[in-house]
Amino acid sequence: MEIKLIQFQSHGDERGSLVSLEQNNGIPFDIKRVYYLFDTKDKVRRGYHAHKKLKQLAVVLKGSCRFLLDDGTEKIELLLDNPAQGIFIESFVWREMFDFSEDCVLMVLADSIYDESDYIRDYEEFIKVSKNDT
Ligand code: T46
Repeated sequence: MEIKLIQFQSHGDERGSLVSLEQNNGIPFDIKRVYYLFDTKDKVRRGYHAHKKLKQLAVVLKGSCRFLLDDGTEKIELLLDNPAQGIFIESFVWREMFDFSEDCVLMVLADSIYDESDYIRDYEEFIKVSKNDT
């Protein structure tokens, strides 16, 4: 599985750093929704689903967390701890997020509004669907 890490341009000076995310400028989709996770409790693992259509870009604005990404064939774990970097998550990728630092703020840009029917929350079903897809 190819992991697409997107490096954002960081405008830094003696005052600090600034990253700007603009539609059609380094983001591989039209942004329809932004949400963020924060105050995640110790030892919590969340996600446990894939999306049928949704494409997303996840950015840790503060702190760190780990992602497990699984396309049904391969599983990859990675640490997100850089607010100038985003991870692009395609549809039909199972994700779990864990090891959240106490201060972690995880922002996600999505190409569609929230739609529960787009979720595959059962791992066996995900494996079945991803096998049929290849
Ligand atoms: C994903 C990972 C990275 C809404 O009402 N609107 C929203 O836009 C979202 C994302 C969630 N919700 C509600 C649905 C649940 O009642 O917020 C609650 C928590 O959502 P969920 O359990 O799906 O959260 P995670 O952390 O398991 O997954 C979320 C996203 O849902 C998902 O698309 O890829 O973050």
